[in-house]
Amino acid sequence: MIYSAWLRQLHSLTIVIFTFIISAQTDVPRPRGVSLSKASLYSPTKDFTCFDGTSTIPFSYVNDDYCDCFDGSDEPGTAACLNGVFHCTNAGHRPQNIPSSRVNDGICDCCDGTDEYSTPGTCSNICEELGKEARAKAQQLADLHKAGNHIRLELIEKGNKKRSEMAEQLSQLEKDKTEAEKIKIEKEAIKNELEAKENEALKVYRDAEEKDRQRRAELARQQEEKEASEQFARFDSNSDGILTTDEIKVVNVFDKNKDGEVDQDEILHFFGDKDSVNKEDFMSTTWPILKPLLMADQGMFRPAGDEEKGEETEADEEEDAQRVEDTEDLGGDDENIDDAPHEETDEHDVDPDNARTYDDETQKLIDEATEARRQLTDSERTIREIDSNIRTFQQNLEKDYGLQQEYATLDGQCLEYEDKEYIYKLCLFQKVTQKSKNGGMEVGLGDWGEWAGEEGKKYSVMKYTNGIACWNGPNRMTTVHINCGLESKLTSVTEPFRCEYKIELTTPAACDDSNLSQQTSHDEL
Ligand code: MAN
Repeated sequence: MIYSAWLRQLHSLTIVIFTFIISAQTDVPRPRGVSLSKASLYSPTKDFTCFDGTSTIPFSYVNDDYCDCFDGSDEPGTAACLNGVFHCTNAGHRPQNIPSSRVNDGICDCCDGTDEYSTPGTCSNICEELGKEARAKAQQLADLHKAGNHIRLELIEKGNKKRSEMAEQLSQLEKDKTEAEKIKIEKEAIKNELEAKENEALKVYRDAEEKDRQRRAELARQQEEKEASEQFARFDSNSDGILTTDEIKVVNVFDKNKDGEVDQDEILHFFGDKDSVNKEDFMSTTWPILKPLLMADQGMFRPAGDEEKGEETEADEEEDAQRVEDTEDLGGDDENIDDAPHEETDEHDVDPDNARTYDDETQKLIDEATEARRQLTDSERTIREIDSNIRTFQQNLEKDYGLQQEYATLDGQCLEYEDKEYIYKLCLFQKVTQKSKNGGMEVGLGDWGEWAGEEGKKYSVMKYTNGIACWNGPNRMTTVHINCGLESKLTSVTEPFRCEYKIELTTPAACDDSNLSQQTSHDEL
């Protein structure tokens, strides 16, 4: 213990002497590895308090190659603490902080070589050289920003103009919409008025049509009744008004299964649970089942698509059926069905809404109402178009085009980039797409989302989200990293993670000389 304490004191003494040799080179004396800004925290006349406040130690323990502070702050110039920080001044270039574990490890980390002080001569001071290079580069960058800034100022001017024009156009569209809505109301009133007149005129036709329909229905009913009644009379051989099982047993048509006799099942089929039917029962129960059989027997069922029958109506068919029945089934009882009143094939038979002709006055009213309907539809379409334009303008006005609208004129501009496999297209503030050079569909890599640069640099990264879903994965998305350049162009497109794309874009909108001077002035001496 005693020996180690003595050793430590001796060690400290050497280090302190060494420290002051080093600090003599700068204006402010400070222990090795300490930056100018932290120099005041290391006062040789006071005890040293670790930065984390956990302990206070004699100043001689600073840089004594023994780690006393948890945060490593007592050993900025040695590798004793794992978490220590060594500061190299790098006069002539940029100062640097390195992990103190790299001190005296045989590798030159600082361009002034101060991190390898235990073996003088290992590292030469190349700061002047590096500094010169860095300054030349910085100058180039500054020149670029300066040149680009002129274009940026123009973009700002144009952007502001575009925005105010959009605002004007939007308010004009809103006025247009009010006007278009007024017109629509007028057109609607005119349409209602003319449609009322049209309806009134058409009512005459509709009423006539309805009457006609009823007349035809009544005729068909009478025809049916006549037919049924004739058949009843034909089967009721003793004409007593009752059709008995004996009477139908001799009529072939009741032999449904064509086995040569009318059996009990067949009687049950035609009579229900009765032994006989009167004319009324026959009409309601027997006739509806019997009629199709009669017709089938006589080949009266018309196969689908039979051309010959053409446009005959159901009533016509029934009349035809009756005619054949009358002439064939009843064997020469030549009742001339053609004498029966036939339907006139006038305009009322035709589909009412189609090829019908109207009297001139009605036709005129229809034409006027049709024109009014067309005008109303037109006015409604105009409103829809205005609405859609309003939405577009509103969406654009809501877009963040940068603090000074420097990005506004870039909205909608499309830039392309080709690599070996794909052609990428970025339409700024709209979308990103990818198209394989071997053909195939464009794949959406994201739609305009938001600015996503880190704090203080919000406008350096754009995010396009919600692209086409990745196979078994999330939707594709793209980040656009923006740097100053004299023209807007894409300088690289990569896919660092599957379906996550990274585009590098240069544009004068990102050139800002005031920004640049702020960035460079952060370097600490
Ligand atoms: C396509 C392209 C690629 C993407 C794969 C994912 O081939 O969009 O960029 O990585 O799909 O399946």
